[in-house]
Amino acid sequence: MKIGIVCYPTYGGSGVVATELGKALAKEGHKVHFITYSQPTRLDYFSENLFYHEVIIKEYPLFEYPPYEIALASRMVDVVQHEKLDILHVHYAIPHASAALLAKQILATKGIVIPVVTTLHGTDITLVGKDVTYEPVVTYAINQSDAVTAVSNSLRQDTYDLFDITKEITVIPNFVDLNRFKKQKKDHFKKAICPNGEKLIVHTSNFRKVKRVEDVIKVFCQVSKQMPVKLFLIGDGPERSELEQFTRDNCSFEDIRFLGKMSKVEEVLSVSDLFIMTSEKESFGLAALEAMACEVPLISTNAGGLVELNIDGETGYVCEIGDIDRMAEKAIHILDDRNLNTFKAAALKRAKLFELSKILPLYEQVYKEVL
Ligand code: GMT
Repeated sequence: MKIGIVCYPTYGGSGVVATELGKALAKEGHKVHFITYSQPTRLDYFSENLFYHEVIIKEYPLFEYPPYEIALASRMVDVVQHEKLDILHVHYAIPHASAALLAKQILATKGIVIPVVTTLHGTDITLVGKDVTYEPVVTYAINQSDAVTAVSNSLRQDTYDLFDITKEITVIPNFVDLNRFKKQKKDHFKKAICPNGEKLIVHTSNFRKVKRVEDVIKVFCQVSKQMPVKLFLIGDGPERSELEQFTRDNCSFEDIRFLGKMSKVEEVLSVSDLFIMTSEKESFGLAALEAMACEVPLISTNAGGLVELNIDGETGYVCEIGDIDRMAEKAIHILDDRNLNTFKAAALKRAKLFELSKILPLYEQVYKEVL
């Protein structure tokens, strides 16, 4: 098949899923054309089956807000027509789904039929999408797509609850490539970071308010009073500088490191003992799945789809949003040497259920159905 993939090319989870899916489809022999405003972060090697088409946004004095959606739709028309695509798969409803439908209508006037598959990822539904500013267009775009997928049962249900949806939504969970995300031997690295045998706690995110990263630091502060630990915060985003200040004011700064964006996050995950995800909304929690694949147990909230990933008492613990005391208590329990290896093994076992090779055919099946 010739598949066009539209996504955000940045570090967000939806862009990661879209890019990894495209790369996997290309390995299966499909021709995959990415249509985005810059090179997707994880599209970092050459393959004869992978193509990248940039969406050019022209500035004009009249435009206070350049019309990105129109530029994107025009580029989709161009690529579908000239590369003879069979299908358009758009990730994150806003504005990708409505732009794809506009492209589909334009192409229909030229006698070209192009099915549109929309994958809902999370905040396009639970935060941004439901706002009155976008809701009517999101509802229309979901209902008019040829197929719609959501990354968890929770997100599927949220979509039905928050919008007037007439379309069937298929759940296809996030996936992990276990060839890349696996525990690597990095003992020297662990010794350098934790010279006195400290346990390493890690969090990765895009540091938005919805992630409640401050809670991660609060949990860490409590745990550090009971046992020797270090905290690595990976990623970047709008809350980062405030969080650094919060850390200086409230905790021992030398035990916490902000590492920024990392391309080889699996190397740090390989030496980590616990991942903490404190989000108030989280449709799936891809970063947590990647950690689990590297044998890292999870303390998470019960937001969204996290309960579909983290099995309470087995792969880690699930806590109420903002319940710092329980998170700290459970973190200490997991990090106890008598328990840690059992939790690590369970985390890996669970991650294996979301292995790329199990999830890829589900997307291919959706493509076959709409075609
Ligand atoms: O929250 C992020 O990290 C970014 C966001 C996105 O759309 O780029 O992620 C969402 O999609 C991921 C991939 O499907 C999910 O694993 C995340 O749980 C989801 N984030 C939220 O729902 C907050």
